[in-house]
Amino acid sequence: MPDVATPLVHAATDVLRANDRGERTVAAPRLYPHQWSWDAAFVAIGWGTVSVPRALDELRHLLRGQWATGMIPQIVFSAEPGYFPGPDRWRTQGLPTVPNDVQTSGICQPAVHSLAVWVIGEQARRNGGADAEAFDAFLADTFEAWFRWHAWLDDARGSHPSGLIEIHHPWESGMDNSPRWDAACARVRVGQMAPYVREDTKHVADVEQRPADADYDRYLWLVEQLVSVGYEDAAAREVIDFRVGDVFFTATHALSAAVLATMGDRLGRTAQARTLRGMAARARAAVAATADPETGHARDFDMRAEEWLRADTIGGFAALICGAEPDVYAALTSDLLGPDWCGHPRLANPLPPTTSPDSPAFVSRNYWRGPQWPVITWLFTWALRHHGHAEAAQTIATAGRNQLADGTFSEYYDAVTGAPLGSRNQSWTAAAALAWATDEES
Ligand code: 9WN
Repeated sequence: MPDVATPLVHAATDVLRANDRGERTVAAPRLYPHQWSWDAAFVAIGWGTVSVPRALDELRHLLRGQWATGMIPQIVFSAEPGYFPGPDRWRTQGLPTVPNDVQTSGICQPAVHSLAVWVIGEQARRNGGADAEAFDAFLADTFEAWFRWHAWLDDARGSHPSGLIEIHHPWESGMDNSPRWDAACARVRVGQMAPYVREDTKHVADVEQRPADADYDRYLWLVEQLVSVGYEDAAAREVIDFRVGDVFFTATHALSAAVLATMGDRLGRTAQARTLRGMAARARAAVAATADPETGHARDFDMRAEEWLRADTIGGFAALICGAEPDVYAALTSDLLGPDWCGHPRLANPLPPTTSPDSPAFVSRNYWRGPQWPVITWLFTWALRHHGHAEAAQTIATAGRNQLADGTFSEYYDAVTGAPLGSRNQSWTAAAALAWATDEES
């Protein structure tokens, strides 16, 4: 627990406690009643500041959903109703690679888990005693599982010559309706499928904050395509309409594989550590190679159309997550803090918007098309500090904490008005508040 338990820390802890279902935390109380993959990683970081054993339970629960391939699925379902698409739409049950006692979706999300293990490990080390012992036992038990996750990404999703990790669904990026995917989504040809009713739009004040119906048609159609090949990796690469090298995902894989390698060394798993460092180096090089010659910002690559995807989004700063050559890193940091991004005069808070306010695709209140997401802000502050840019990290973290002072712990915030949007009491937003309080101590 942070030494100075501020009202924000108390309130954030209350959010996690209210969303706690024992060994897992719902991503949000009504909108997302299950355990999401990358949410669980951030949420575990938040729990780690309150209780290291509880943080470790969160990750153990997520791993119950890990497939035999090594994939950690986007959703580990609970029995709670209210979310669409549920298990009956994903139809993963009974497949040979899927655990038979847990229901999961059939895609993945960004690989921030080993980063979470690292951050919780640092907290456990600071706490010492039983927490340090519990962490060491956890790492020894689960190292193999995290290793297999990265190995699967490297193998099943990292075979394209670009070296980028490929995704087969916008939900895999975690930034579902980002303008990053507009051109690739436009190429998805929606076919015949069973009708459906959205649940998400019933839980937000205004449907303009959520993806459009046309987006959902594509999302559901891509699920049909994956079902048609039984989620088999090689076949999926062939049939899927949406096959994109995701530079931000690649950066999270690089960062996580690198810190897992360090933990592997400490465990004496030197051969696996070496393999992980190789994966991290390949992924980092792939991210560097995407730099737009004009802006220096990272780009995604459409593997179907074989062309670069250009969109002015937060994805352009992917190299800040995984690291880059010092001059490149410094230039990107100054861009992020400068007048086109955090310092843009239209912004209510000097924080990274998910899409540039100068982009024609910018919508200040629509999901990943403009709003600021506290958890993404936190990730950038952690990475900036990790890569030696503590001052920039601090500047952004201070603004990030100010944004959360409204106490709603919203999923995202209108970039221009500063209004809270999406779900209230979102678990990973509370986790970001807790993580920031502890970052200042470490
Ligand atoms: C689909 C849970 C998840 C986040 C994603 C965010 C949103 C889901 C949805 O919520 O996506 O995965 O139904 O909209 O885009 O990043 O993990 O918080």
